[in-house]
Amino acid sequence: SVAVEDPKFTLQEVLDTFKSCLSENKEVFLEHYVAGWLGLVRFMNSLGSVFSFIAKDAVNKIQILINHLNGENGAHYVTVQSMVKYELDNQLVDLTKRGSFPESGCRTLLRLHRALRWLELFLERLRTSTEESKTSVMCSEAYNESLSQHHAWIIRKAAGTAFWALPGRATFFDVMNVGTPEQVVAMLGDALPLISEVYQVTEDLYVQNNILDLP
Ligand code: 1PX
Repeated sequence: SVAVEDPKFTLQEVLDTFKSCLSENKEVFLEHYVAGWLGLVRFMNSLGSVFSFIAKDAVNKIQILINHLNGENGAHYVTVQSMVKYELDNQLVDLTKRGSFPESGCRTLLRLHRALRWLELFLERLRTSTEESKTSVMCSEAYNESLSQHHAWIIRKAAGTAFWALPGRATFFDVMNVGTPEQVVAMLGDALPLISEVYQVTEDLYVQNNILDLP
């Protein structure tokens, strides 16, 4: 299973992982996508145990994708593009209601993809925040604008409660381990366009294949 502890962590490395996600012809390498998420989960774990129910679900999903990658059909899972084509061509995806394929790569990645939009919105708020800004407010605004629309009431409630446990902006920036607040802001400015691009490429692929609502 997946290791999520790493003492010498810097958020820079994690966000750099997303840089390596895109191939020259804009395909998304699943291995790097998954590695990026593992780094994010590691970061979240360093914020405290309130977030462990979120981390647990994320790790579950990451593990499902790793299992596909390491499985006998792993060659079809090298990029998100090849995964979507392989699973759709071979009817390995539940399209309208949950059934035989609760662990399809397509539906599993879609959950992380939606969470990536939350990340994009949250990081953009952090980047443009001031010393007085509250991380809990930035986080819940980003959540309400994105991921929450896909969550049941009970999950929204639990997520909302967890957000109040987020450390303040100064501590949050420290935990990132990137440097001064100015350096954090600069790092976020560099990283965000790459995360946005990975998000958009995946979004376009899911739109083209009409698989944005997989159960
Ligand atoms: C500098 C900022 C870095 C912060 C990194 C934080 C990484 C956050 C990772 C969150 C990954 C969440 C994946 C959620 C996937 C999901 O939507 N799953 C739900 C649906 O799954 P199903 O299989 O049933 O269709 C599932 O129900 C989710 C349960 C867990 C609750 C999810 C709440 C998500 C809140 C996201 C915000 C995280 C805030 C962390 C603050 C740092």
